[in-house]
Amino acid sequence: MPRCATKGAPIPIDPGVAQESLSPKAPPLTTEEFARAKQIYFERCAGCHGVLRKGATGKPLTTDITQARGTEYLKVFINYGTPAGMPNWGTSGVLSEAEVDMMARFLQHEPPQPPEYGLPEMKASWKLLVHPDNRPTKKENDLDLDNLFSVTLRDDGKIALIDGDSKKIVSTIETGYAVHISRTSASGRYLYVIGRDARVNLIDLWMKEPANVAEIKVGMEARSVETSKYKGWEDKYAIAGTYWPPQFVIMDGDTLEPKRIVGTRGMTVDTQEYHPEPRVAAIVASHASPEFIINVKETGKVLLANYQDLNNLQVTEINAARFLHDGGWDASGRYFMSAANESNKIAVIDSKERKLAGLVDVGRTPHPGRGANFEHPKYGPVWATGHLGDHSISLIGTDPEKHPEQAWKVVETLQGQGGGSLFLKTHPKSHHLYVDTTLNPDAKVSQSVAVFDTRDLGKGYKVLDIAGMAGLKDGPKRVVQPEFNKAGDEVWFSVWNGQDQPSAIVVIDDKTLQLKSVITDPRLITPTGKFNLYNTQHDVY
Ligand code: DHE
Repeated sequence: MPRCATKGAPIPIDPGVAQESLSPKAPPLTTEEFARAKQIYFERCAGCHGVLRKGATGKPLTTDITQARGTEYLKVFINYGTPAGMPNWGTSGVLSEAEVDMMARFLQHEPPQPPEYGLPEMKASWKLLVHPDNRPTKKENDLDLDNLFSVTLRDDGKIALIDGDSKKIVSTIETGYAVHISRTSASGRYLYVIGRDARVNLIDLWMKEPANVAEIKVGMEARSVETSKYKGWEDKYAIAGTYWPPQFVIMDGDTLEPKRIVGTRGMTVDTQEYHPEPRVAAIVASHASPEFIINVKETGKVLLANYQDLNNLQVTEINAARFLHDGGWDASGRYFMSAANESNKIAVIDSKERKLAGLVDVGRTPHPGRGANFEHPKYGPVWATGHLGDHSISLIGTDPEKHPEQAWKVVETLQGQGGGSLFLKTHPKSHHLYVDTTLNPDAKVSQSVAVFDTRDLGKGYKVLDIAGMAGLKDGPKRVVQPEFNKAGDEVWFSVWNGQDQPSAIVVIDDKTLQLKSVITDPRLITPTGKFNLYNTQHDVY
């Protein structure tokens, strides 16, 4: 499957803000062609090749390379794609012959760079909608916050709050464009939501009707947000990482006022070459010290930013591997397991010793989400990741005290339904491991999930036809992201359809693996991520 086609969604940067940058050595391009090519590049190519074309999932396309290759050579690649993952933009009919030719010429000009985005821009976008003094002093609604789910309505620019017991939508709340993830504050009172357009929304869950109390745009493109969780610093700070510009910003936790911005441009971990666009991927809050742990994708480094003294900010830089993407905690909450997807490795960050504890070889292109923790019958505690690039599910030993032989090694590899897996999940109270295969090209596989019994992994997996249970008619009906309720006795799956098609959430009884409930509602437009507030607050997965 062409990986870029699925990983490189249109980036939300307005092409108009990136200035024309014609190079004399490149074949001619009119101003109109430049503008059109720039738009196509941002929509189709930048997600994989990077805004500045330094390469990420896709190959680098800097002018030293593209000018040496020339127009005819580049046209072949754009037309036919490659087995390595480049889509066949020409032969698939997405781009016309003239557009392929135009793109081949465009790539030989310097990449137009979007502007920087600093404190003045952030401050100008910042809205304190309800001042902390005017917010409730105690919870004013009777919602069971612990079992509330924040559900990403991806293409509707909203989240839905869904009550875990009644399975009813309590409300939908406006957030950023192509909204991505939600994170709960340490106290459980606040919900932080980030969109791909880098808009962060702060929702106060204590209000009679939970609503946005602050909002800020922290850049032009983003994916990650987190909140301080160290003892004594609960709810004090929030952090958001951006893809463009490549930086992160630490904000006040209850107002989102931006306090400190740190750029991530710098040298790569392996070849130690300068990278102008190292995007910020997953961020987690350490429980061992007042620090945020930040994955920097293209340099392959993990940063530990200590928020105790923002004026004298201490940032520890840990060498991991390229390209860092998502990850989560082991069961003890001490080790951050971080996927270096293009290196086929999991980097293990010890948040207590504040250093790299291991670099584990796994399957092709690991994509764990936050991963899954359970007790292996033979090897003790393990953390699991699925993969985009192959069938495998790697189980990594995470207990260096009682199981030192297995620590930071793959102790067992399971075979799942296929590649294209995005997320897997279990719960301390469950003995099931659920693995989605959302991006598998076979509809039967992308619409179902594999379930392993963690007490007897050797017996293979059962398949649950989740999309079939939803009873929807047409559409891709991709099944994505298992998420447990607070009690750990039911698991929710999104059945992700097109924007104009009905979608659903399917709830499975974890004990019996039988259908418990199907949530449908006209407001449930493109549901993807679901975040049970208690499990997110306490890093239960
Ligand atoms: Fe995500 C998490 C980036 C596409 C659903 N996604 C993340 C994280 C990153 C990321 C860096 C970790 C955030 C953190 O923990 O702080 N995602 C990206 C991309 O760059 C990518 C590949 C392409 C893009 O253009 O955005 C991408 N992601 C998607 C989707 O298409 C998904 C499936 C549907 C959607 O809603 O957009 C999707 N991403 C998610 C979800 C999580 C996530 C549900 C959180 C999982 C969790 O359990 O924590």
